Amino acid sequence: MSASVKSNSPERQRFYGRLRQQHLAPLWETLHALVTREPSTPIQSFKWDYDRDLLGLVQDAGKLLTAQEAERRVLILENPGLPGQASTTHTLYAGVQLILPGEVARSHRHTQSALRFILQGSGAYTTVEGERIDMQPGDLITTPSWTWHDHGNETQEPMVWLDVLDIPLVKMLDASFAEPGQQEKQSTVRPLGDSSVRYANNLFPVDWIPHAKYSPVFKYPYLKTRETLSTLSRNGDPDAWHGFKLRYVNPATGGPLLPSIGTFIQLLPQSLRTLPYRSTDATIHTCVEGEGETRAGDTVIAWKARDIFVTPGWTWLTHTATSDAILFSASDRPVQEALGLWREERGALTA
Ligand code: 1HN
Repeated sequence: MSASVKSNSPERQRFYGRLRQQHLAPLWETLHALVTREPSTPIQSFKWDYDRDLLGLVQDAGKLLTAQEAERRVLILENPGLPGQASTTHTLYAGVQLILPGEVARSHRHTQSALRFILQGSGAYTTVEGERIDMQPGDLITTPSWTWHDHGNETQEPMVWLDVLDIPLVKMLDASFAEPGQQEKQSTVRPLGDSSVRYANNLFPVDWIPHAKYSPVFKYPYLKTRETLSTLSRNGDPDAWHGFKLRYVNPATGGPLLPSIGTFIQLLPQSLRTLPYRSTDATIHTCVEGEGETRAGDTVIAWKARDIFVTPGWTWLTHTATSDAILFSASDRPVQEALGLWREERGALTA
């Protein structure tokens, strides 16, 4: 109290005015807000309901403009705590993208890293660095920094997916570069599935040395993910805090697929209620199968397949599955780990 009374004194206000003119500011006025005892964030928990809202709205966008006009026809999932900032968390952007039968989303590349998690439709494609990647629901596809990518839909049905990119992080670092492709569609230089066979079969070409900061595997098919989760859940007990939770890995390093975005998948067996867990990474989730709810601090979010929700970092999370449920999630955990900032905490039984 005394601090604010003093800081309101006319002498101080006059002094602050002199400082502002010289592009200076008094640290003592903001120190407490800059260096907090614990994370303090504007990021809010929020859910976008797919069946009720997202699908209809993205379909309406499909009636209003073509993929060609839009370049990418995407609805940005803006965090209510960061309106107008194209941000779902402080570092990550998420969006829902629609590509209609016959459309092409033209080739380009940029320094932002991206992933797609397929929500609906079957058989459209993304071409990454000249390799066509077929898309099925639950597949995770990466388009790492500075890789050429275009999307196309030669099927009869609309295709919808979740995009996650490190746009806010790259913006903060002022490191955005982008370039349009020469052609609308890249010509394919490798057959379908080449990178998966070459790098995801526990075999590497003998002289191959990982040269990039990203996984050489561009597609993590749901068929394999599901098989792993099913096997784990048949053959052991769930972790009390995570259920059966896995991280997607770069086979060359054991690390994340993209240097800035960590990706995870977890199976929560029916009627499991996880113990409270928190970590410093704000997280974007989508439900792949089943139903349940997540309590994030005081907010309760009920979710079902294809709903997308965001939770702030350092907030106690408990998940309850009403049927066997699978959650995909993405966060900036690799960035925090690289900087030695990432923390987690496991809580005890809740009331
Ligand atoms: C982008 O390249 C895609 O390739 C989607 O599908 C969303 C948002 C901002 C910048 C680039 C895509 C994007 C994006």
